[in-house]
Amino acid sequence: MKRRTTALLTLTALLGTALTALPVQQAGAEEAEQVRNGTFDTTSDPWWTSNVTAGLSDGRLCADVPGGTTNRWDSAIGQNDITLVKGETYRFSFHAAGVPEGHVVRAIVGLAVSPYDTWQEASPVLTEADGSYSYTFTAPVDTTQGQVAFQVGGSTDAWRFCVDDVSLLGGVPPEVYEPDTGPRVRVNQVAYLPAGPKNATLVTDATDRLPWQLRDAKGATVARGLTVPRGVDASSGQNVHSIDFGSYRGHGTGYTLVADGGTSHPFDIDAAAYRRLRLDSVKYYYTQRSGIAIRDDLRPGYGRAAGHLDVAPNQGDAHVPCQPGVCDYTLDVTGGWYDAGDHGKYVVNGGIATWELLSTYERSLLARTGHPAALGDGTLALPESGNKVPDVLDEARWELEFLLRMQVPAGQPLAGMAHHKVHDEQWTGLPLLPSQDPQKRELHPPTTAATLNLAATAAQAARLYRPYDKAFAARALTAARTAWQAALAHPDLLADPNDGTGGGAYDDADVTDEFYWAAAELYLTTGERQFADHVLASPVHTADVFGPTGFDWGRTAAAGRLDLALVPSRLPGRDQVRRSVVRGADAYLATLTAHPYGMPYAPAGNRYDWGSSHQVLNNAVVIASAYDITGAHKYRDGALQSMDYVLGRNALNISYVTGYGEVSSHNQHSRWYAHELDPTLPNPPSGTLAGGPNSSIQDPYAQSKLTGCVGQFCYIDDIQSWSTNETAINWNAALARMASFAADQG
Ligand code: 9MR
Repeated sequence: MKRRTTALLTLTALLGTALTALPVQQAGAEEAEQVRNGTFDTTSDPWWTSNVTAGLSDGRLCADVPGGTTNRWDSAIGQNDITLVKGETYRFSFHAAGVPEGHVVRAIVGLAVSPYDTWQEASPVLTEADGSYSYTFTAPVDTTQGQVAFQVGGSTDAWRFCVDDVSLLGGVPPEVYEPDTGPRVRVNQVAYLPAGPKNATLVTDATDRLPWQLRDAKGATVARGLTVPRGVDASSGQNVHSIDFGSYRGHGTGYTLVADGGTSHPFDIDAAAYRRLRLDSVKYYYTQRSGIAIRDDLRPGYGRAAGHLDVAPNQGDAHVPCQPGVCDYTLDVTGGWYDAGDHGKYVVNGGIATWELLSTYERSLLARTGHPAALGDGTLALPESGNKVPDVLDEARWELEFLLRMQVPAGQPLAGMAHHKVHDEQWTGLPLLPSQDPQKRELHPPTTAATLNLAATAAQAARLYRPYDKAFAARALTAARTAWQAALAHPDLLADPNDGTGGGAYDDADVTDEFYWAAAELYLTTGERQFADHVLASPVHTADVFGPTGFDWGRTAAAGRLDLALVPSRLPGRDQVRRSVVRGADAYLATLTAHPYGMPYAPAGNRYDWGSSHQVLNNAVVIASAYDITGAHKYRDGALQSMDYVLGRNALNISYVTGYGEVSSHNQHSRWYAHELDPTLPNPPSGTLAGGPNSSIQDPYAQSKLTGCVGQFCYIDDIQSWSTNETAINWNAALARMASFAADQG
């Protein structure tokens, strides 16, 4: 399992003074204070300081903080050797002030030694008058190496920080986290299409049918009917009814749905929001770019310096060495997109993300309802807009060029393979702009999976860029062929599942699906027999590849199957391939029909996977593809209905897309959209998909709030929750593809 930690300065930890006589707390004991001398009456012992000038002042501890530091932990005050008991609940409280006002303190309780996990953190903005702060959390571990710290670095100007009455009280009653789920009538908070399906879910104790009314913006009832009781929904534990108001064919904005004394959030019946979402979901990628300054005129509020060029404090991506012992060359791996909220760049995930963006474009060329101009030149406000190349291709090329740079050069051992990933040597903390990352960057070993991701996407690129740039198309195809041969020669170089320090492991024990996908793309581009033979001989070709949890970076068979079904070719048995997609869609439709929240996702054991919101969308992509294949309206309607869940028709009553819907995710885990931690930074841009419910809640913050959660409830919109609330390039690609499909149906 990946570890995402929040690093403090090692120095900070070392500064802690060793102490005797710890107030050791027993599980289940009375309330017990864990902080020593939190009142600073006569001394500042045993508190340590780092890069501040501190002393007692009016019975408080005050610190003059120098300006010109980068990270919060560059200046700090703290106390080590704090004992915490797993499962015990603590109240962390203090008084604090800052002069001049408006500075932020990062107040944490965490591990004083590597990997510096934080179990509670908050970043209040201080005023000149003393403010009182209090937070309750449950310790996820037993430790005697805890730390309470106030990190005050990261300001350009000098300021003064004062703190008093610091307390960490153990044995307090746990605070039960109750998400605010708003009105009990759950709708797509963004928009239904005038000629599309319109469904909602009512949370109620009632077991009999109830009346509902659809109201327009003026409050006039424009449609009415009766709910359908659906019993207890396994994915949420709620007793629910469903509402079908699809017979209403008007359009406009500001509609609400009323039932059982509740009024839904407002929504549109109009396609305009999907046309916006199609653009925003793809515009997301420009702000994820590495190696280029983001222009504020193109993305107001999001301008930032280029990340990971060789400009201090970055160590840069232009001459990146391998991890020790892996290779003795360096590569220029500048460019590409940052994977997610971290600064890592991973070929496996870059591959599927690029494929899905390119497929969004390819569908627009091939599908009956496709509109290639919608993501054409000048649509996405990119630096390349106006170059007569469709903007979506310009954006995808930023990543493709990076993927090509990850290929081992000729003459080196494993030539033609692709390095699995490049990222920091250690995990970094939040917030941290890409241009401020001081860590050493390293190439990780080449893998078969990465090599096949490169082969698949470069082959796909070769056919799509040919009309615009023949030389690039040829270069991509050559790289794809070289990668394919290298993968055949090294079919089982697997990523190490434990290689998760400083970046995600993205390990994958089975690459038969990646071979199938790459062969499919190479065949569709070249029509060559060798690739058709591989496709037809692969056990993946006839397997059911449309399982309940959908396709993903590690399960890529569906990418190959969908393209074999949708992109014209002379593949023998292509009709059966197309039928297999329709069968997959039938299974997802059956799931959707049985689901009171109308989603094509019902994982085994109700265990929501990491990134579940994109898996819902990818299952919808299969249904949408069945519509493109058959023209049957039930598939179009099923695909559209799947959007309702993502946009608010769910147990939490939240839209998982930033800026879309009355209540939407906006605190996604990201080192540079870290508004929740630093008010001067932005939230993620409109059109950013959150990972969504994840039953395994791997991060300590989610564990402290959500332990015991049921399915849809395993989500929290907090920047600390990297396992439920990150943003990622592969997830947004699924959103782009479905938003584009929905816009095309308007
Ligand atoms: O999306 C990935 C998910 O499927 C994995 O289960 C998880 C653990 O390996 O990693 C997720 O990917 C993260 C990656 O490892 C690092 N960058 C952020 C990604 C999104 O959370």
